[in-house]
Amino acid sequence: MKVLVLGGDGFCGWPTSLGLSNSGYDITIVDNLSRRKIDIELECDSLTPIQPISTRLKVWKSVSGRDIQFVNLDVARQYHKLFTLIKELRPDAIIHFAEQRAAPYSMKSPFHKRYTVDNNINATHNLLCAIAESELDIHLVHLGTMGVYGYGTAGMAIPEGYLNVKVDCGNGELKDLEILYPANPGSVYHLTKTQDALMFYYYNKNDGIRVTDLHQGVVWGTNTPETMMDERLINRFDYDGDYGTVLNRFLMQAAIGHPLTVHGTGGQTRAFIHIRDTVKCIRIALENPPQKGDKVQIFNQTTETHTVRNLAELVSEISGAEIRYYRNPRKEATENKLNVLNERFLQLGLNPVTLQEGLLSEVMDIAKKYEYRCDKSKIICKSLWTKDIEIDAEGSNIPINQPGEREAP
Ligand code: NAD
Ligand code: USQ
Repeated sequence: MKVLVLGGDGFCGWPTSLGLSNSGYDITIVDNLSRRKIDIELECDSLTPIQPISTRLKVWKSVSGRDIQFVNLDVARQYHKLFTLIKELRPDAIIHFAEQRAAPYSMKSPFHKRYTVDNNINATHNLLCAIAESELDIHLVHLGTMGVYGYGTAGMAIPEGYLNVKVDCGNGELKDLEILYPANPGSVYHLTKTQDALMFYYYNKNDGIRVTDLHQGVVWGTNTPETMMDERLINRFDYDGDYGTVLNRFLMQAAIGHPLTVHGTGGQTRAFIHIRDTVKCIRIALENPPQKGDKVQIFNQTTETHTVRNLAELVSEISGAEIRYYRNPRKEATENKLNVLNERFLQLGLNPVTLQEGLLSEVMDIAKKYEYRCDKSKIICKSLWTKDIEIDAEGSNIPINQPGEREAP
């Protein structure tokens, strides 16, 4: 199967490209390397020493014997280059990872909010428009987020994309409707993903494009069997306050002796998935496309839920790390319950990787190995959701009116 991987140089896209290539898929990566440029802007690098894309591809060829093609293209801006590539390559499927994916980065300033909206919404729309214009029957697999749902419900488990409701028609009659689960974004980044969902809905209805939208939880871990085949294939490891995700950050903080940075009470419950399962899920999605005429297929791509506090306690137990509670730089519920359905992947054969001590230690070992590359001044989250929270000179998040105070657990 011929697959175009948009955003294939990134944290999820690179191991997915290698995993699929190793299984015999014919892979072409498209990436404008914007994530590497954001590293330069933030003056912070992946903890692991990622190689230039040309080195990555050369090494992959030498260890696997397989070619991966690369095209440097901005999906959000270079519409005709994208269209021509699709028309000439005639891929069976396109995997769309090519968006600005960090919630804190998207909230840093008006510039960052506007960049995230411009980039993500134009990228998704250009892609849909190009597939429609090409008149090719291409299966589009998009990486969405659990954050489109918000993180709470009326009490039931979050369904996979659609909600069955009864609507009062005004004359006492109740009508059954299936609707997209109501969007409830918690950041400008998450907002763009809720807009993506509407674009998929429209292009599926109007142009018959076959779409699978994968609402993924927070990804943790770094390596997959393929990225471990040579050190130069290593995946990126974001640890900074903008791009680092919570469990990888805690594991890295424990490894280098930094207190674990819990926001607020740590009562926020989130859904999680290991990077190896990300790769497996995407392969399952490719192998189980919707049929022509089917509505957008939505899977919850997540394997377990935990509170941030529980994760900190788990990491502290295995490492002895101190847990520290910071005023939350985000505007989010301090405590929430989260129950998520993920039956579709389980039915299709996913055997999930869960939070085993071995895998947690593997991430800590990587962090210890590359500790010398860590800039500790980048660890604390400094991107604030609203203007009424400030950060002190040590980088702790404190409210303007109560300097020095830390929120108790
Ligand atoms: P990443 O930033 O590491 O990778 C994204 C890649 O896309 C980068 O290589 C970047 O250069 C590229 N890109 C961005 N805009 C582009 C454009 N306009 N044209 C071409 N290339 C572009 O992010 P990731 O962690 O690999 O996430 C990939 C996708 O998965 C995102 O859409 C994200 O929303 C989703 N996701 C990620 C996580 C997570 O925890 N990492 C969780 C849920 C969903
Ligand atoms: N958090 C801490 N301490 C930290 C960092 C984060 O307590 O040091 C908390 C945050 O306040 C938040 C939770 O941990 O409550 C998760 O934060 P995160 O940065 O790990 O994840 P998030 O911002 O939600 O974004 C990540 C990915 C994004 C993806 C999303 C899936 O960057 O691309 O869409 O996870 S989900 O969370 O399910 O929406």
